[in-house]
Amino acid sequence: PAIIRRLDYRPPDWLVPDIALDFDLDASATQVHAVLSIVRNGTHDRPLRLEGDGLLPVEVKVDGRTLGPEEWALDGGTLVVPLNGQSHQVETRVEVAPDSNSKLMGLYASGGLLCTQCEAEGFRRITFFPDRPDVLSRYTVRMEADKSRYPVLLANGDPVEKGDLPGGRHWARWTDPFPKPCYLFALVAGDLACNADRFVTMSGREVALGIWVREADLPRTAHAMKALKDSMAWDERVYGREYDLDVFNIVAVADFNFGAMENKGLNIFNSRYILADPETATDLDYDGVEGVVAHEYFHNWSGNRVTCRDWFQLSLKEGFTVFRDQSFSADMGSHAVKRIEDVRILRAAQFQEDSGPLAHPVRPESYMEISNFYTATIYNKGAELIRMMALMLGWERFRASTDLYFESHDGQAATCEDFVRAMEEGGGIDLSQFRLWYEQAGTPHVRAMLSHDPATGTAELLLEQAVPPTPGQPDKKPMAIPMRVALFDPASGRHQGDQLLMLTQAKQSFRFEGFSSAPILSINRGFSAPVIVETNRSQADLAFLSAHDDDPFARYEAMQQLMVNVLIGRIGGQAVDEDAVIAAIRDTATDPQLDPAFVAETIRLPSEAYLGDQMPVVDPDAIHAARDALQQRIGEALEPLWRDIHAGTKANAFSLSPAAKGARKLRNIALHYLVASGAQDGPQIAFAQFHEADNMTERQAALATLANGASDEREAALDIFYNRYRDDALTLDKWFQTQAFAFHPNTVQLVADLREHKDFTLANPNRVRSLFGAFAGNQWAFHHRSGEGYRLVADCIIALDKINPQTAARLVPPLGRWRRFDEARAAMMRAALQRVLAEPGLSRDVTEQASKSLE
Ligand code: B3K
Ligand code: ZN
Repeated sequence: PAIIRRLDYRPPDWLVPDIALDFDLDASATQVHAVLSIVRNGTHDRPLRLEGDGLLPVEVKVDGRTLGPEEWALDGGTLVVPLNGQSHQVETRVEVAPDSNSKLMGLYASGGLLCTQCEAEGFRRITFFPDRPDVLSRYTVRMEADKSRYPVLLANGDPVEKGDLPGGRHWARWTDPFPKPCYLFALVAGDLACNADRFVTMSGREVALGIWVREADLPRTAHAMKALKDSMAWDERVYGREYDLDVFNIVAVADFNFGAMENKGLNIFNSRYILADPETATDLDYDGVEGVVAHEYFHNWSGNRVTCRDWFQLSLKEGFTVFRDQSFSADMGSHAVKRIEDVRILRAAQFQEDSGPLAHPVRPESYMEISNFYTATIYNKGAELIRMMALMLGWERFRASTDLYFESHDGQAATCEDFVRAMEEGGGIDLSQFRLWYEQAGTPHVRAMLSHDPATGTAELLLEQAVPPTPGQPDKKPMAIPMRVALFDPASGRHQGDQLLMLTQAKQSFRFEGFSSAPILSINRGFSAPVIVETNRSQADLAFLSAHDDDPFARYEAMQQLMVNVLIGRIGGQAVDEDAVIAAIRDTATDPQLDPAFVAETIRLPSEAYLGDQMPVVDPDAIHAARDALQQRIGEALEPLWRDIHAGTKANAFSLSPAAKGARKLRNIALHYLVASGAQDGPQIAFAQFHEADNMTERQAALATLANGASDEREAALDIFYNRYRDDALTLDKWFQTQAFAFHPNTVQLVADLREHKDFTLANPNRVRSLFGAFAGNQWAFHHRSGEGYRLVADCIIALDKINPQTAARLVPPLGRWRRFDEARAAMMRAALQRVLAEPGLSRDVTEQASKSLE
């Protein structure tokens, strides 16, 4: 397959200021009539090229005249029409079949609905068009359909007209006054019920809000509606951004390749990010709904009003929008806990990506298939870049810069460079070296050595940075790394102020005066830079920080590092002091000043995957054994505490208040340690929680705890859960996911059996992710020494590629991490990738991921 390069960018040959689309909708045969007004862009004699994917023109007209078959050509899928004038009207007619569209790109059917997904390149599966984000058009959309089957007809923008037709049919017309790239086009037709509400904007305009779902799901839409209104108000208050249309609609669909899509005025969502009620959604699910609703809403400015010039600029909208949704969620809940969660996700997904064969810069240089670049690097590392700029500028100047960015690029297709320049201008700062964050892949390593001279009372902090080589980038330049640090006086337990140090050289030292005794280093506070920090801090220093650091992230980090050191020591066969960890956990868990949600985050052991990341060669079995043993020791040593917490956090009635959510989080950790202790009654207590819970947060946590062991309660709980939720797809996903993610010696076999379960299907991406996505993230099980885990995932990729290549390609990266494992495992992982690559007719999506993974 061809490789697309960033530096090959050329402005479009033809612009399309206006497009009128007419859909005659039908599940098996939809007619699409498109009328494009086109204008030659610049002086050239190149023909009009309209991309198509799987389309055959039924008719092509130019300025009202039907062209003969010799007057146009198909080049690959692209329709090529030579034209003489400066501007023309070009019409095409095609037919598409939504119900056989299993890729879920373009116009497809999902549970009786017809809906679209165009980003990145799905519009070309609907009609012929210059499918690139820098061609912005005003859309008019007419839809016609059977009225009983598709009573609701929605598209972008505002509804303008509708009417009935003979034969039980009806029609509707929508127009979107804002020029937009075709990836933001959307329509939905179906039998949907609406949760209708309204929002009055800061300038007093009334917006009609609608969340459209199946009738039976209406009671589960309240949280999403609240999140939408909160997001609208937040973007006005924090960024001064007002909504710009008279309606804002969201539709939930069951079959969706990712989380949701920000189509102008008509967001389309994976139903898992809309539907929530206490019976079926965990607190994490509730937070997911809030975060994704906000994310898609925020795209209205960061993405839609200002869009991307080309797909290499994807992080322009995604990194910025993730930063915005993270800040919003922090404001809605706890800043400390949100930062911890976000860093955990970054480390689990992005650091792994950045250290493997698929590492790429936040602004990539090339791709084969753009769908493969909706990555943790573009999204989450991209958000960290914005966060660092905000930190360096300070909020006021950052806000002035975002205002400048929005004002100067409104209605345009912009670049990451445009954003950085707005930060420079609005913030009065030079970001020349900072731009390397967009160019260089790989996670920087920072070594921090603090020394102290009692004679002069001087502390010296030596910082050294190194960016590891990544594919295509063997040598790296030093980056500009903002490091928030504080030096603690161990006697008083206080520091003299938080400082922002800019590390800009490979090696740099910073002096601090006035320390009669050696201070303790708190570094990368708030996780100010997305780097890996190594320090010369002792376990005693870390224990001190875990009790005293006033930066919640640094406090959490100290505790995690304390645990990591013990676990890695234990794996390496060293004598380690587990009691320090146990004491620190006890002190944290019994500190009445602390937020229970923060406590729960902090006393949790680092994941097996994170421990693997700390080792030169990942040893999944040794990691599991060490972590399991420490968990048991913590459970045993503090058993009365776990019993107390578990009993003391039981609520009388369900609430979504931060306090209630925090209590549930802590309760679940306590249950987990209690069961891990091996206490005789552990499984009964877990089963009782499972049975009595009035909410899914406690029920699923109890199920997950039981799923790790081999008790009678395990089987009983799984059966009950299945029977209770078998007809609720989103909740049944949890049944698959919990088993695939369990620490159970037979997980590989269980997953193989679940694949044959009557409720498993490759046609639904959520179901696939619940089983295989979760399994591939279960380090101990996936990397089972038999290699069976690799075989299962490779089989799934091969089968799924024929149905849905985009979702299949998402399962490849776990196999690509073979360099991190012992030779026996690495050989089996490579063999699995080779088997995938040998498959005839493999998609471009999987080909790119699998071949890069073997390089
Ligand atoms: N912009 C979409 C992602 C589309 C993914 C296409 N492969 C959702 C989001 O990031 O908001
Ligand atoms: Zn996004």
